[in-house]
Amino acid sequence: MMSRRHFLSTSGLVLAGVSAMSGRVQAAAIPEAPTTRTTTMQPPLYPTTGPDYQPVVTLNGWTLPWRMNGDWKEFHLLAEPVEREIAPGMKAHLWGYNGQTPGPTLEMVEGDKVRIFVTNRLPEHTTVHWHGMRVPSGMDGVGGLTQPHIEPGQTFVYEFAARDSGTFMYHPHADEMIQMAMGMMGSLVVHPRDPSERRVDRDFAFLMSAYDFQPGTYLPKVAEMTEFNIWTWNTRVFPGIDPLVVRKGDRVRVRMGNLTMTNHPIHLHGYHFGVTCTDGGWVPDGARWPETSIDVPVGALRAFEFVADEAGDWAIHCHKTHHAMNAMGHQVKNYIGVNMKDVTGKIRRLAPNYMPMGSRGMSDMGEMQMPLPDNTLPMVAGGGPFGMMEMGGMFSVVKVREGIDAKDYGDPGWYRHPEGTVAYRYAGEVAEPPRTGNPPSRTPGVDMKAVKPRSGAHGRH
Ligand SMILES: [Cu+2]
Repeated sequence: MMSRRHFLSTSGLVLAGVSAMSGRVQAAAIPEAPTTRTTTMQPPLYPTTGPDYQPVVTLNGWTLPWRMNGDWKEFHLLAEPVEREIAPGMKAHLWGYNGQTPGPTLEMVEGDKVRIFVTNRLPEHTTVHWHGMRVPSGMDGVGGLTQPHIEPGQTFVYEFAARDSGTFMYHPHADEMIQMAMGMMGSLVVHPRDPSERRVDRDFAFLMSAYDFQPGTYLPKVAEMTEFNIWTWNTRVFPGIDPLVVRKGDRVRVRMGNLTMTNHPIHLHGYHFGVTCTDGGWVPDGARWPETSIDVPVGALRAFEFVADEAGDWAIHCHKTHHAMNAMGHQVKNYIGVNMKDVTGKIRRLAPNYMPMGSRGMSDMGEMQMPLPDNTLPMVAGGGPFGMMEMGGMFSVVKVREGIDAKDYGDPGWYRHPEGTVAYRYAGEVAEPPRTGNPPSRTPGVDMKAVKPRSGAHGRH
C-alpha cells in the first residue's frame, strides 16, 4: 500500500518532470477551436510570428489558426460529426475535425514546440496519430498502445517538437476502419526553418479518401473493403474540386496523401515534374526523378514540384479510370454498338436493374437527363468550354495564367487559347483506308435487327 505522503511525492516528481519538459497547461488555458462549414478554399494563412514561410493552400479546405503561448504553438482540434458537400447535388454525413472533413491543415515550422489539444465530440473514443512525424513514443497516438483512448467528451493534449520539415498527415489510430471510412483525417505540413530552403511560390495540399455510398443515401458504408464508389480529394469530387490556380512562372508544389485502401497514380498534363518529398522526408536534389505520373501508395504522402512555364488548363487526375468517375459506374454492361431501342425490353426482362449505358459509350451519360435518386451525382459530369468532360471523382485542373496576383487563388475561368493553338476539325474528304486481310466479323455500330439469332439457340424452332 502506497502511503498518501509517498503518493504525493512520487506524483509530484512525475508532474515536475513532465512540467519541466512540457510546460503542462491548465484546463482553463485551452485555446479556442475555430470551426468552419464552408467548402470553399480558404486563402493561405501567412505567419505573423516566427520564421517566414510560403503557406500551403488546401483544396476545398483551410489551415487551422493557432496561438502562441510562451514558446509553444497551440492548436485545438475538435473531433466531431460533420456534414460535407461532396459536390453540388450531394451531401454526406461524415466525421471530421472542426466542422470539416478532412480536418483543417496544420502548419508549423521545423523546430516548433507544438501543443495540440484534441477534444472528442464523437459518439465513440478516438486518438490522433501524427503520420510520418518523429515524436516521442507516448505522443504517437496509438490508442491502447501509447495512450488511453480519448473518450467522448474528453480532451487530451499532445506535445512534441516538429523535428523534420516535410509533408505529413494526421488521422485516428482508434477504430481506424470506421473512423477513416467516415472521413477523419487532415494534412500536416512542417515548413523549413530557413525560409529560403525549398521555397516555392504556390504550395497545394490534399488528401485522398474513398467512400461507399448507396446512391441517394447520406451515410457511407463503413465496413466496405474494396467496392468504394466515391473517390475524393479532400472529400470532394469533380466538378466540386477546386482548380489549382497558378501564376505563370511560379514554382509549384503539390502535396498528396493517400488514406484510401488502394494506390492512386496521379497524372499531371503539360509538365514534367520532379518528385521532391515523401512522408519520409525530402528527396535529395540529386536523387529527384522526372515523372508525369506519381503513384501514391496506401498510407503514404508524395509531393512533386514544377515550374509553371506553360499557360493553359492542364488536367490533373488519378489515372485509374474508375477513380475519375462517380457512383453507379461499376455495374455497367457494355452496349457499345448495340441499338438499345430494340433490345431494351428484352434486357429489362432478364436484368430489371441494368444500367443503361449509352450505345455509343459513356459520353451519353453526362448529357442524358437520367432520373437520379436524390442526393447522388451523375457518374460523369463537368461542363467544359468545349463540351462535357465525362469526368468525376479524382480530377481537377491546374490553371496556369499570365499576370495574376501572387496571392490570388481565385478561379480565372477557362483558358483562352491563342489563335491557332486548338485542335480543329478537318473539313476535307477522308478516303476509306486501304485494308488487308479478312474483314472483321462484326463491325462496331451494328444494328441489332441485323443480328439474326442462331436457330435453336434457346432450344426452340
Ligand atoms: Cu485512384
